[in-house]
Amino acid sequence: MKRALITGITGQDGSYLAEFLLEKGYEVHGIKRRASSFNTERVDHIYQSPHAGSKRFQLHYGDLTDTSNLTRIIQEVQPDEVYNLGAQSHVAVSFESPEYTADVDGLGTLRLLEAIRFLGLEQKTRFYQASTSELFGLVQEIPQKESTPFYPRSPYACAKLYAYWITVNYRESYGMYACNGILFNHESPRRGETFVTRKITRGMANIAQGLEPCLYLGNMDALRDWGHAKDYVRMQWMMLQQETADDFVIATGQQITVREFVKMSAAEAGLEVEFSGEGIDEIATVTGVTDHERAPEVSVGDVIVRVDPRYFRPAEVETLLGDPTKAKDKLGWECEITVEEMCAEMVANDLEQARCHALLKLHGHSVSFAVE
Ligand code: NDP
Ligand code: GDR
Repeated sequence: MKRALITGITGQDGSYLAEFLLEKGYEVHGIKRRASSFNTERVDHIYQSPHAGSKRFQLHYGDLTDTSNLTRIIQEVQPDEVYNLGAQSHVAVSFESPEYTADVDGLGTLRLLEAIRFLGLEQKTRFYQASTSELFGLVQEIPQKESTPFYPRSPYACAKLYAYWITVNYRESYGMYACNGILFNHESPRRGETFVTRKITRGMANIAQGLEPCLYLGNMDALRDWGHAKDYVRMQWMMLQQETADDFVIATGQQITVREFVKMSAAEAGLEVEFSGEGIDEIATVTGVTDHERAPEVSVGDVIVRVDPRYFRPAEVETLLGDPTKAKDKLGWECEITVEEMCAEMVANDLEQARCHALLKLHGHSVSFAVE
């Protein structure tokens, strides 16, 4: 039985990857952070109680800033594969906490690689690094592929640039099987609520159910190449099954704006919207309610999206579009889920939650939820 260790197992990708590897027959170990309340919601459905005697899924307390902790876990687990998905992964937050982001996302990667080497596991343990399309930042070429020059535009991207190169360096210096997946944005119903797609699908669902009047967004012109996390974690595993380690761009090859994603999500929530105004005065107004069951609380003429400059970034990545040809040709990877299908799944999931909240409210319970 192969043994995998996943950092960031409590995150979006970590949870899908854990499911995927368990289905493949792996023993899966994950690193979770200590928090003041439970933070394992995304993996609770696959958690197996140690009292039941199963060891196929195990969580260890740890942190990417803690060298001795990482070294001990790797020594105990003796993994065949390490997937480094843990990160302070929010680009906007990285401008607020640049040093912490560099420590976790940059040095955290070095700590793992060095622990593998220090423990003499460099010929046994294969290493996957969660690299990112944010490396391309101020794009030098459209679409972006493996040979496109990097130009990071945030503390997050700068930290990930270090992580990218230290992964390449350990491969070249010590013959380690270490790869970078340069993944473009990927989303799902498990996406964190403050990333723009989930913020939009959740916002549309809450508005449709009368829980929130309006959604506030930043740059709606931003163009992204959005895929589904399930397709992307399959590729993370595929990258570690090759004869030689290599780096791959993973993307759909299609891009849309944030504004188009709003329209798509609104339609899934039973609403037609029209955008008007420019810059910080841009708004989206409801022009039709196509599904009164989904959107019982919305009327034509309601303004449901406005711009809040708080969400603008000090330096923005305006456009990202990936070319996944190498992954298709060398690994036979194909993206199976379209952005429309993904959006429909996300809105359906968020509508379900919004309906529960609306029902509680209807019966006199106070309902509160975080919005950022
Ligand atoms: P998430 O933000 O959903 O998950 C991040 C994970 O990292 C969480 O489990 C989080 O723990 C954990 N983490 C954060 N800080 C630390 C730390 N100091 N020590 C240990 N673990 C920590 O990210 P995604 O699942 O979306 O992304 C996975 C990886 O892929 C990240 O590295 C991200 O930067 C990268 N990436 C993501 C893309 C995307 O579009 N989703 C695209 C390209 C790259 P907790 O749950 O406790 O917060
Ligand atoms: P990104 O994702 O920065 O691409 O990083 P995010 O969803 O945060 O932003 C995408 C684009 O939408 C614009 N935007 C907003 N973003 C947020 N979060 N909130 C808003 O209200 C809002 N309004 C407009 C942003 O300015 C941006 O242009 C994600 C993360 O998962 C990274 O970890 C990963 O490396 C990259 O994708 C690829």
